[in-house]
Amino acid sequence: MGLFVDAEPYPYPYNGDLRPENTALLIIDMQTDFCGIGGYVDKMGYDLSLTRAPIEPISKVLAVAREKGFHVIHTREGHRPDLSDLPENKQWRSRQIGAGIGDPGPCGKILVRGEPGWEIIPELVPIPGETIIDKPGKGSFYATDLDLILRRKGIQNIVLTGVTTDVCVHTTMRDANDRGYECLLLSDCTAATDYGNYLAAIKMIKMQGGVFGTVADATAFIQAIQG
Ligand code: C5J
Repeated sequence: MGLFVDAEPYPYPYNGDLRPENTALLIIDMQTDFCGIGGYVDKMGYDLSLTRAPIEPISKVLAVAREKGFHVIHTREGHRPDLSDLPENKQWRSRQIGAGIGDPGPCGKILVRGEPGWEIIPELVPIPGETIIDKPGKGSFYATDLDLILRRKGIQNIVLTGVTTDVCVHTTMRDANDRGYECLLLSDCTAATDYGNYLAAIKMIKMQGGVFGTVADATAFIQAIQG
């Protein structure tokens, strides 16, 4: 029997073992720096309506996931206030595009832990009991304890949401897939700073029979877990 989400290129999860106990909803980098006015992405000059589009679908998925008792994990990209974990080339590149990481901006120092821009947006703020992972890079596993926490909780399935599809979400999904986690990306719960990149990132997941996992939308996931 089993429980499956209607997904492409294959129903999720591959083995039908979808339970709140073994499944985490992962919400990646839904911070003001990525989807708020005056944040990092805004300073770089990208269209905020793209990275804000997933807020409502994620809110709906989050509400049902909480109600059903799924594990919920939030990530935040950001650096220590002394910038000791900020690679020089990352800082240099961000300055080239006018949004220097660590430099002052309308939402405080850009991508720095503790600053207003680094906070998770109010619509998706974590509640007590939910895990928050602070990461210095794009992937959610690099230099964090995410893998240890997932294994301790007995999580096999990861449902990915958040921004940006082609950068932090893809890096995390690829790494999770290599580690043996069964991954689902919710297509309307993620966005990139470039729509073409978003479409390409979704397409890449679906190749080779689901090379990094499979793709559904918020409605399909909610329908599956609500029974
Ligand atoms: C980026 C992210 N794009 N969260 N970070 O720099 O995708």
